[in-house]
Amino acid sequence: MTKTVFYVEGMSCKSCAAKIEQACNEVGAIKVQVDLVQKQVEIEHDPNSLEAGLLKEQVEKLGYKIV
Ligand SMILES: [Cu+2]
Repeated sequence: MTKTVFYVEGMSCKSCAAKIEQACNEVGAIKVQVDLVQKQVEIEHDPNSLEAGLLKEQVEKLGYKIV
């Protein structure tokens, strides 16, 4: 299991957090934790079946920028 942490620009409310969480879950994330204060998303995933790059794509597809 791997933990990937992203700093997400433009994520500001609970609805952003829910959208991001859902998008990550859709591709098979095991656990998604969103910290709106730190603008940080922590994702637990199996790197063999789900690469960090795909998670990044999922979040960027929603219109957020990962820094
Ligand atoms: Cu929002």
